[in-house]
Amino acid sequence: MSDLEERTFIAIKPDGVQRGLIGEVIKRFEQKGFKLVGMKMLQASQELLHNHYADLSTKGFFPSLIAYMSSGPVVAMVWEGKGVVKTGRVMLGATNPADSAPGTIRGDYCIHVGKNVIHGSDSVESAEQEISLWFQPSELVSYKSCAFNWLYE
Ligand code: IDP
Ligand code: MG
Repeated sequence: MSDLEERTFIAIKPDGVQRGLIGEVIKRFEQKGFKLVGMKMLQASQELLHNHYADLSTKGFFPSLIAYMSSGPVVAMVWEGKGVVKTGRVMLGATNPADSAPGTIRGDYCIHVGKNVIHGSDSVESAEQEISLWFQPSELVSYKSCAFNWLYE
């Protein structure tokens, strides 16, 4: 996989969906120059969320995190492009919105760590793992077979 094909898993959490931020999040990633290669709206199962947040299962806030993520539909997406994992995290802002810079998604749209609007993979390895957890390979598109050349390729 070339560095242009790096992928990250981004999810708009239930509060982001309820507050009408789906378009805003997509707009930011799209206009930055990243490619959307997969997207679906779903009510995440308990099993999926326990797998997704397995590394946080010993934390005191884990039950409330699972309840929060189960409180409504989420929009799961895979975005592709050079440096998309790291840049995606920068675009999200710090985990706690109190520390998220203005101009970031969390910095602009939330105030509480327990309702922080959006998820983004924190490393290339966790991105691969999360993408395979949330998506079947057949649900992701490749632009390689397109008749046009992507802007950055
Ligand atoms: P991240 O989402 O920025 O990667 P993580 O540490 O992986 O942050 O935590 C996952 C999610 O768990 C956070 O986005 C947030 O929704 C929730 N969370 C993290 N820390 C706390 C906390 O101290 N209280 C409540 N919820 C938290
Ligand atoms: Mg995390």
